[in-house]
Formats: sequence, C-alpha cells, structure tokens
Amino acid sequence: QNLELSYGDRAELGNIHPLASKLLKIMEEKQSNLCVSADVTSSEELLQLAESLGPKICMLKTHVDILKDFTGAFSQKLQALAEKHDFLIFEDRKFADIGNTVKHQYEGGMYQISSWSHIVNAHAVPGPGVVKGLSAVGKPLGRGCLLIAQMSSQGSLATGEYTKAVMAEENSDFVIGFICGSKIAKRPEFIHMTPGVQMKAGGDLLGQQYTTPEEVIYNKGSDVIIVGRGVLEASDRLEAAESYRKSGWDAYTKRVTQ
Ligand code: 5FU
Repeated sequence: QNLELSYGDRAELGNIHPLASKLLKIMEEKQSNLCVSADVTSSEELLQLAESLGPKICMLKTHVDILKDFTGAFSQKLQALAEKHDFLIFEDRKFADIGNTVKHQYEGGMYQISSWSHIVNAHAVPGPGVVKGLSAVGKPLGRGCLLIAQMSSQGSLATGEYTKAVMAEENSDFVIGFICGSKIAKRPEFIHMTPGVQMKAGGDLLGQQYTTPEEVIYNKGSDVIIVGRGVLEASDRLEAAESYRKSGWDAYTKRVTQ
C-alpha cells in the first residue's frame, strides 16, 4: 500500500505555504524535480542558461555574489525568464547573522535579493532571530526560506543533534523546507532539497561529495536535486540537464508508485 503523496497532492494540502504549493505544481506540470545551480560569473551567461535550461527545471539557484557584473537590470531579466519558463529563483545566500543584520542583507545592499528571489536559505546557527529577521522582509512579499539542516561537504558539522535542532525551528509561514541529504521532516508540506548531486558518486578536491539522483530521490526520499557542475561542465548543457531531469523524475515516479 502506497501512502506517499504525489507532488501534485502535496500542492493541494490545506495549510501548505503558497510558494511551496506553487513549486510542487511546477514540478508536477513540468515533470521536473531538477534545480540547476547556475554557478557562473557572468550575468549574460547566467541569463543564457536560464533561457535554454528553463523548460527543464523547476528552480534556478544562484550565487549573485560571484557575478562580476550584477545589475538591477540583470535581476529584472532573470525574473522575466522565470515567468516565461515557469521556474522559481533561489538565491543560495546562506544568511547566518542576527535578525537585524540579515534583514538588511536580504532587502538592501547592491543585490536587493528580496526583490527578485522567490526563495533564500539560512543557517539556523544564530537561533530563531535569523528567521524572524528574514521573515519580516520576505513574508509580506510572499517569499519563502529553506533552513540548512545538513550540508553535502565532507566534515560538515551540521549533523545529528544540530540537524534535529534545525528541524525544531520550523516556522511554516515562512520556512518552506530544508537543505538536507535526505527526507528529515515528516510533514508533507515541507520541501527537501539536496545539493551534491552528479550521475556518478564521488567528489571534488575541495570537499564536495556527490550522490546520484536515484539515491537522493528514491532511497533518501528528498524532493529536489540541485545540480551545478554536473550540468555546467557537460559539453552539451541542455542534454545534461535533460538527463538529470529524467533521472530525478524516474526516481520520483518509482518512489510514489510503489
Ligand atoms: F548548502 C549547500 C551544500 O550543502 N552543498 C552545496 O554544494 C549548498 N551547495 C551549493 O550547491 C554550492 O554552493 C553550489 O552552488 C551547488 C553545488 O554545485 P556542484 O557544482 O553541483 O557541486
């Protein structure tokens, strides 16, 4: 007997956050649980990626502070592409300061992240204030936040009791889910997103560790695979994105139809 809800069923849950619901609907419609991590340093190249890979992804993850030429016009073009291809934007900013500071970092500065990014993430290390500060800016805009419960890198300190303590920070009017290696929260309203994904297990020279889409979605029960270099370093990025989309989707289908 299968008790697992589909992405589409979860989108309809009574007290789901509207942004989580939107994401789950996009995933169901586009048959994609792929978030591409657009870790490039030119905004032109990032926009090209968003344009060409847009149809394959449910979400595009950015690190705007690695762009050498960020402008407000760039963020507007990115938003237009997100509308056109129906994906969400996730700025992987990993806020980790006191509430008052993260409020400014989220809303202001050069990047004005809250004005264009649907989703951001935060470390829970400062305590509940970090989510309160972000929420003060993001909630009125309908934004959402992922808490970093685990990390993919070797020697990560975000394990065990720390991970459990992060789960306790769940605040479902702004927190929509977790960055983690596997499904850690029982409530189907929460989205689990997993970085450190490539077709072959392994790692890089700076501590990154990779697991496969099948392992992450089917065995570990996560919802979204986050793929950077697996796509970016392929000779044909579109073809690579399609193979990650298919792999992630097949693993999900296998999971929910058992
Ligand atoms: F929170 C995390 C984490 O635990 N591991 C990560 O790798 C975030 N990341 C990000 O996902 C990292 O900053 C990269 O942007 C991306 C992974 O890129 P890769 O090229 O697939 O290794």
